[in-house]
Amino acid sequence: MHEIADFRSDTVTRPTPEMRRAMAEAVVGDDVLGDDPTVKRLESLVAGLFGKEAGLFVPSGSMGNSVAIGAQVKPGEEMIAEEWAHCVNFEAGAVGAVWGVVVRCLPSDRGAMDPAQIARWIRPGSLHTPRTALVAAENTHNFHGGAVVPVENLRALRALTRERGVRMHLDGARIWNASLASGVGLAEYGGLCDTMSVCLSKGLGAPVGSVVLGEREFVERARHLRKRLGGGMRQSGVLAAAGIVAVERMRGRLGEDHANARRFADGMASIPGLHVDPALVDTNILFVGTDRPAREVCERLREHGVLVNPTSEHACRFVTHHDVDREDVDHALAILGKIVG
Ligand code: TLP
Repeated sequence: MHEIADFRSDTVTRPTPEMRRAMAEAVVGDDVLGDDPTVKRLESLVAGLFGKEAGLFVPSGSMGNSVAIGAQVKPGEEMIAEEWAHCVNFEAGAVGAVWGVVVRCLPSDRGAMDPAQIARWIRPGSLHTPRTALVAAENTHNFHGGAVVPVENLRALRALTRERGVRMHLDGARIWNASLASGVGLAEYGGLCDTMSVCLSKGLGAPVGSVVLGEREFVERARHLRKRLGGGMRQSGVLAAAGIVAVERMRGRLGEDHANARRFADGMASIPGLHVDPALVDTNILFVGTDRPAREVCERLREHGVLVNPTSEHACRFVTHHDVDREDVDHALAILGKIVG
């Protein structure tokens, strides 16, 4: 158990001692000049895992999505995304503000968009209408409670986008969790999209960074846009070194986070005043309805060393990760039992 149990996000993890050692010992160079061997090693390691031609190390998941979108959609063209997609809702409006992209958001069944509905919205472009250039999916889907998007759905979207000549991007910030929970391999997910962005600093626990993946030519365009955004980094091998440890050593333990999230949900389901369906907890994220105002519940939890954020007036999000354990979950459940209802 930890003094402070921080369930606000899996982004809060601190680098492990092994990561810190790798960072201290990393061989580095100027990556903008193409000279950092550790960054190159990380990029080819991750590209290899997903069966992609090339990878690009970027400072954040937001920049990963941003350069991927910017590299595939021209100003005034359209992308189709799920209505709660992170890249549309939580990245400071970059798609519009930075790239001038028109966004069409469609509803989904826990992150799984309806291919027939998308098919109706894909437009070739005309005198009046924007051309649809990209469909963006997200797996796991953060704001649908870490839901794993069924692989059949991704296959259907892939077939549709191929047939209609539209590119497909996957925000795979938590694809590691999706793969572990579904048993679908990373390379299979990689084969179901043109481009993807995967995060090292969520469940895998690296301090910083994401990798954008796709064909070599796409990655070179993304590299140019990364520079445009000020994301060209110099001796970034110190960060990539932690990323390599994250990818090689931390994937296997994500099941603990999923088990802790499920334990949380099972415990909460028997606390009056809380609303959660344990059957809908696929991975490490759970949204919980509260009869009492969520802000109040979060404040009371904080007084007992449990950190959680409200996501609306009557809901909070709990996220499990490397730096919280089963005892933290049980402690939080005991406090919740006292303060709600
Ligand atoms: N998500 C963060 C917040 O921004 C909400 C979190 O705490 O979950 N894609 C997905 C699906 C994400 O959940 C996030 C981060 C990102 C992209 C962006 O990653 P960063 O924070 O590295 O820019």
